[in-house]
Amino acid sequence: MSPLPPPRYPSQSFYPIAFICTSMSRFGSLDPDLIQSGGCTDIYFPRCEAVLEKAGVNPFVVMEVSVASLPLGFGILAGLDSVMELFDGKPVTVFSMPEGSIFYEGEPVMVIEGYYRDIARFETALLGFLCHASGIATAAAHIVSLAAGRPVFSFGSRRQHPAIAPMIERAAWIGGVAGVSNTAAPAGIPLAGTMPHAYVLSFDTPESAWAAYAEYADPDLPRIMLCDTLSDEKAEALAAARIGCSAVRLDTPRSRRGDIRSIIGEVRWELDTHGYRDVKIFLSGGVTAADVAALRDIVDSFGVGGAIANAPVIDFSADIVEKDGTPIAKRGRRSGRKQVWRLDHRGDAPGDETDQAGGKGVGESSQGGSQQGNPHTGRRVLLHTQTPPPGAAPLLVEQIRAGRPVAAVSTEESRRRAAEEMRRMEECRGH
Ligand code: PCP
Repeated sequence: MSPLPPPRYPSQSFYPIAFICTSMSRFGSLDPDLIQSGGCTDIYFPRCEAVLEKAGVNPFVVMEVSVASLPLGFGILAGLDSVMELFDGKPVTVFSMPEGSIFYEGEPVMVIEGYYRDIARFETALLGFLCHASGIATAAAHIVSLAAGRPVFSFGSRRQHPAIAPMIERAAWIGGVAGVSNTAAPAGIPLAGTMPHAYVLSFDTPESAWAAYAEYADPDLPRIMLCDTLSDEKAEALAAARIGCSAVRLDTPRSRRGDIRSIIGEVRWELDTHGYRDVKIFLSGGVTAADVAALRDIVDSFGVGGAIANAPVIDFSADIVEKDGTPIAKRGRRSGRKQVWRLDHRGDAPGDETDQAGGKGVGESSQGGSQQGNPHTGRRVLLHTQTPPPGAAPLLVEQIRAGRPVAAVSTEESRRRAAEEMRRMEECRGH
């Protein structure tokens, strides 16, 4: 990130406030144009914009997006695609970590510069995009990592409003799932699904349901039969295997589960004993990250719903760190425009160099929070005027210059980056 040049674009802080409407469109959703125009925002923004305008105040600011605390110790950045759309054509410049990047506590993941009245009302949508998508991508990456090579599928779009199903499935895909269930997922993401219990109950017997599926379902689809509808999982699994299937899906309700490990073990034993070693076991229904870690040795693949789709959001905030070229920040934040550097070596001991931003070097965030669980991230947060260590690579990259996109966001590239950075983090953790 180069030193800030004088702004070359005029402020457009003249959006009328009257356009903001509160009417909902269909299904409790809204017209995306309302987001684009700043009409989906917290009311204090337009109210204060009006006051700023009357007072003749409109500083040129640098704002940072960062998070002070991460329950898993890391996050995967997602939602940049929507941020690019949001600021397209608006008089702001945006630097960001590329989508799919791993980030840690206190690191700025995004820097936005412009006149404050051009930015203010977009903060709500900006943070909403990043908080939600990054939370889902992070949960997906965590669960995929715990699965240790067993495929994980995103089955949770039904846990959220359908209008955001494309966002959920895209974020889960960036996080590393092997496929997603919602048909409204962005093109190119593979769809996965088996059969609902209602389908099985539509037939006289589970056997006739499985036989019909084996005969009539698209030949390219794997023959995965749901085996817990009316009777014992091991009895149904054997019956499905006799009809012919590639896998049995166990979706046993929580209320009936008891010792699910024991149930899965029995199913595996009986399938093996009766000559169906090739029949895989697919587990779904309330599967948590802990379940994946505990059962990955006896389950071949997982369908995960709420544990991904309902993931806690990342609590990003957007804060001014510079006003009219002078460092300034609210209490609890560190002033000055910054850059995050990835070092090309791992020799530095955690915190062995204190930067001018007041933070430590590797292993401690710019906001003073310890990067718990990540003592060797190999990254440093420095003021943008500071010289980075030799060979260090800047992670905040220009995405939008004065309202014009200068970088492309590719879902596949974001997914590849997330996988690579998860691998790198796990190596550093010694996994
Ligand atoms: C649904 C789906 C998966 C569940 C949800 C994933 O099951 O088939 O098993 O979401 P979760 O991880 O949040 O539970 P059901 O709602 O039982 O639907 P069906 O009987 O149609 O399979």
